[in-house]
Amino acid sequence: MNKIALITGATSGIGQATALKAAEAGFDVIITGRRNDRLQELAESICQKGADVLPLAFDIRQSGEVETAIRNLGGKWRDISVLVNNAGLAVGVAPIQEGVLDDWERMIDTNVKGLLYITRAVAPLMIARNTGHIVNLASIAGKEVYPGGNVYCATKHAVDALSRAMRTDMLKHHIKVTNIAPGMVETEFSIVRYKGDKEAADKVYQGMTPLTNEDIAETIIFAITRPAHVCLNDIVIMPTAQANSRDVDRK
Ligand code: NDP
Ligand code: 8X3
Repeated sequence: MNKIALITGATSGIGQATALKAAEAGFDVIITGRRNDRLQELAESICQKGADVLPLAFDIRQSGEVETAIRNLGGKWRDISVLVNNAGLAVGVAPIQEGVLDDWERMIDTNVKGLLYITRAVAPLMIARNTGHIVNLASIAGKEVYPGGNVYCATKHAVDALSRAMRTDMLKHHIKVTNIAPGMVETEFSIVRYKGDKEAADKVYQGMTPLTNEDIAETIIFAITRPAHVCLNDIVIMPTAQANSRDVDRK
């Protein structure tokens, strides 16, 4: 029987590519996100690859919606082997003294609280089977800070800390925890950060070659297909043209 991977934020970018590559790698997949039309489209593509797929539309910031979605899983779908905590976003680049409270709340509620809600709901299913793998999408923003990054960086530092905390809590249950910290990946990320301003979003990647969603998806698939005794704890993955959050080689 195929293993099951649950991927949050599968309607776009890294999550979408990970869902497709997981299906190619022999997983059946639960795909989640708020945009149901995109989930249905992706489900069709996954079916065409011969994998079973379960689309679940919910807002990860709503603890009740998250709990209900996981509680209502039936049959084999409860046997989740891999949870990819990918849903997340940056909103705005204002300095703290000019910060927009709604932007802060969206980032904290999604990147930290949402990740916690779904992990709290799924981890007991893994613990009951004494096996599992949690992959958390942190960021280079979880290792460093940069101008305009403030609250986004704080949320990703929190994810980095939670990866280490989960590894401790899950140790005796044989559940692996992998923290993934990418640099610049061209997805809808910057369009969301700049609130739909495509020109500002494009500028982020001007004159350099960023990572693609597929680069990160391949890394995740590599991590989740290691032998049972091997856990990749922490992976920092950058474009060759990016040394750290501030140093980018642009032509
Ligand atoms: P995208 O904007 O392309 O995808 C983000 C995904 O998160 C979407 O599927 C979106 O689905 C989902 N999401 C956002 N808010 C919610 C919510 N409230 N409830 C449910 N799902 C939600 O960005 P990326 O693919 O680039 O980002 C994926 C992860 O990778 C994020 O955690 C991001 O911080 C991290 N990351 C990204 C980097 C980059 O440069 N792109 C670098 C390092 C880390 P929907 O809108 O349908 O709900
Ligand atoms: C996204 C990468 O450098 O914009 O996490 O923070 S960065």
